[in-house]
Amino acid sequence: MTLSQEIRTAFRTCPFCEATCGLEITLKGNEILHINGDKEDVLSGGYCCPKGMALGELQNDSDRLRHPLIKRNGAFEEVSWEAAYAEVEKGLLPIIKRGNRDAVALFYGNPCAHTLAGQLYLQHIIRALKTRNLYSASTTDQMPRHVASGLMFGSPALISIPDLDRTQYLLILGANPLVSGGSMCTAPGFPKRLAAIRNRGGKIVVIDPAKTRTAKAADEHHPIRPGTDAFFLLGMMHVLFAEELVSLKHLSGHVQGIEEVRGIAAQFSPEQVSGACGIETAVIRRLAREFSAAPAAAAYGRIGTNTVCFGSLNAWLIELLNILTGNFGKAGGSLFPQPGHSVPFQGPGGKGWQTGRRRSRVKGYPEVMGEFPVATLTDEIETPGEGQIRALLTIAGNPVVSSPNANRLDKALASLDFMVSVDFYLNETTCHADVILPPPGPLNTGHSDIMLYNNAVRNVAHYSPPVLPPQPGHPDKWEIMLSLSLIISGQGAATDPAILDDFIIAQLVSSAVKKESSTVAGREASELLSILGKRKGPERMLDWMFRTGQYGDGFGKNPGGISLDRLENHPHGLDLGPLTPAIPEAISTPSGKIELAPLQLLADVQRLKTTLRIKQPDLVLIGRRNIRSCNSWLHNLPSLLKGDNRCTLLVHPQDAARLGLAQGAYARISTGTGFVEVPVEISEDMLPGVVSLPHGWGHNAPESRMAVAKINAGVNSNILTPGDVDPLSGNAVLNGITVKIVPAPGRE
Ligand SMILES: Nc1nc2c(c(=O)[nH]1)N[C@H]1C(S)=C(S)[C@@H](COP(=O)(O)OP(=O)(O)OC[C@H]3O[C@@H](n4cnc5c(=O)[nH]c(N)nc54)[C@H](O)[C@@H]3O)O[C@H]1N2
Ligand SMILES: Nc1nc2c(c(=O)[nH]1)N[C@H]1C(S)=C(S)[C@@H](COP(=O)(O)OP(=O)(O)OC[C@H]3O[C@@H](n4cnc5c(=O)[nH]c(N)nc54)[C@H](O)[C@@H]3O)O[C@H]1N2
Ligand code: SF4
Ligand SMILES: [Mo]
Repeated sequence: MTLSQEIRTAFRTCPFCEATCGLEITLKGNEILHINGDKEDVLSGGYCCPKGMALGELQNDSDRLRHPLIKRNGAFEEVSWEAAYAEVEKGLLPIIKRGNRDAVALFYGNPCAHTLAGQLYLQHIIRALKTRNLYSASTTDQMPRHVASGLMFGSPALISIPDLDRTQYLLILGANPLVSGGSMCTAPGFPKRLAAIRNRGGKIVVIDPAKTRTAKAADEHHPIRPGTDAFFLLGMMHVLFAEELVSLKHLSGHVQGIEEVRGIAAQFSPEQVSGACGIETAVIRRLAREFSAAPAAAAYGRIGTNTVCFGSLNAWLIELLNILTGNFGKAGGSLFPQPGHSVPFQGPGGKGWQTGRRRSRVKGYPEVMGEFPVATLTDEIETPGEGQIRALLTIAGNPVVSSPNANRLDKALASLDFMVSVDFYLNETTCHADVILPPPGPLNTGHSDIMLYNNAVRNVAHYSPPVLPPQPGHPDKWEIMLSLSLIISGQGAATDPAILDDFIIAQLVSSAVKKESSTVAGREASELLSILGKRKGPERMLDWMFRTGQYGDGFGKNPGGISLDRLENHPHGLDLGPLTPAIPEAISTPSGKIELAPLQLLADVQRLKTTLRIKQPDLVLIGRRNIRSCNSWLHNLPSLLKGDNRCTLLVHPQDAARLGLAQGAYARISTGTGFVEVPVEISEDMLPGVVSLPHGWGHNAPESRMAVAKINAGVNSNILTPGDVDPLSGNAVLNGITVKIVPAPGRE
């Protein structure tokens, strides 16, 4: 038997969702035989879902692009990397040189948070572009949480995480972790962790318009009218103040603004909010009492509370619930992780944080974390004038499917002068590109989910080396990113990205040795660089981050500390223990205190108030996820597409009867922006008046090359979403959309 035919096992973190499960991949040489959960993984302990098991299908998918494509006379041709980069240079530079940097926009998508290149090298493209037109999937996702954190804690990056493994009371709002794997709460094996809460005598309560898998596994489920969580949460807060259940405990002395919050809560009694949110007053009262009485409680909200018209208010109120009951910064409550690559919190106080340093040209939306809402990308492409977008770079994103008012965006992309996509599929978005640059296969590169470990329920460190050798001549993801930055900054497509990479790390090291707070203060930069020198790219960057982080070996200062060598010897990861309280050290507001009542949020409560008495729409649309999907892009893998059509409209029997909709028959759903027709699935799980359609479908672009996905294309739910935003965060409203539904004319 030759070496290349030997059976071998590789351990690898799954790159698909935020759960970061450890996978055990069995190979014969370089042929993938099967994939299971890695039982010894420190965080996932063997848990794995059908998507993780299908990673080999993505690696081997013949539709996955292996070579760059250039569009010539309307048709795509495979070309060399040199030719593709030259084409990018030829297309982008004249637009940049015309003098307006804003004419080139960037959209980056969700997988950027799941790849090393996205986490570590994307920033160099952003810096080179110097455009105001920066967009990402964050404004269809979690931006409200960043806003709440920025305003309350002084940093948008400080995300508090429910301490699942120690809590005794978990209040889940608008999340379905048993299907999604958990989001902004990296906790692989969510089903087991939730079951453990109940087994130790704790309680789980779910607030969701749909009776989801998570709702069914909970002690209680309370269906809520979409978009009204802020009312429900204010009702709970009202009870906390009215019944003197507010108890800051260890947080007293570290907060300010409690009187303002009391004043706001006083205006929203359970009686006042119950009609709007659809949850009975007695339930609101009881839940407030239970939450405050629990030995350790955590309130956790996700997509269903973020992608609605009051997303930022919801995020703020959920943090407030944790804080006012003394559950914030406490074991079993809600905590800030400090994973393996982190540096210690710098102590209370800081510069604070703001939004709106500039405004979008057409609609005047404030910038948030340097970005404008993706919901206004189309406006900025369509509207003539100085600063109009004429070229677009997309990286790991499929905005034509993921972003609101999809038909209009689709048309707008077709009108651009030039478009480049870094993506390994020719799909609904990338079919508009003039050049497509495919990253290597998922198993051809190294992996570490440092960004997601910032949201993990335990502090961990993990690194997975490439499982398969690189495809000859194919640049790595970080090299593609650096080549693009070199092109954009005018240094030429032919410049070796390795030179820029050396420069970047040299700069990091030389500034760290001069910084007093660094573990390498006063060291020789050249010595550290030579120690790091056996690696390049993201691996060298990771080694640097781990070694200078709070658990790092400090380049010999702390023997036994973390380095990439050490992580390579621990293929199942390193467990660094449970989350620890970090109040006040983590708080970086100028006052050094948690700001309970930021002015922008108080002002937005007035906007909320104006909606208290308006008549609820007759029918609203929400979204859902499925265990075999990952947003829009895993539908080309046969094992994930098989089975019944999942792109259906869930409708409560009462609604089906009054609308004349039959099981399996097609319904036409329409809004002001378009309509789609899908089969109906009648379900008691829906709240009457609320229907549900998953996003991520509609794989019928004629030019796309996803043969399996096209078999069961489904419809794009974002054809229906108008592109309204939560004004504070710019996050798109994707749930609670007013719709009209009729039996689809002429369709069986
Ligand atoms: N109606 C509605 N819309 C939604 C949502 C919803 O709940 N309802 N959810 C929103 C959320 S939470 C999100 S995060 C967004 C996601 O929005 P997007 O990120 O725009 O969409 P994805 O479907 O994740 O598409 C990812 C793209 O990246 C490519 N890709 C995958 N891996 C890599 C890689 O390693 N490198 C590169 N270069 N490309 C790669 C895939 O081929 C695909 O084209 O969708 C949002 N849209
Ligand atoms: N299998 C799978 N896993 C995924 C993904 C996927 O597409 N498929 N996508 C990944 C991504 S990018 C993300 S961001 C995460 C998201 O992870 P989750 O936040 O867990 O996402 P969902 O499963 O969409 O759950 C959102 C829930 O909110 C409910 N909801 C809708 N409107 C409201 C409302 O107004 N109030 C309340 N209280 N609830 C409401 C919906 O019924 C739904 O059950 O999942 C990730 N994991
Ligand atoms: S739960 Fe998420 S991380 Fe785990 S195997 Fe499934 S897709 Fe991968
Ligand atoms: Mo997301």
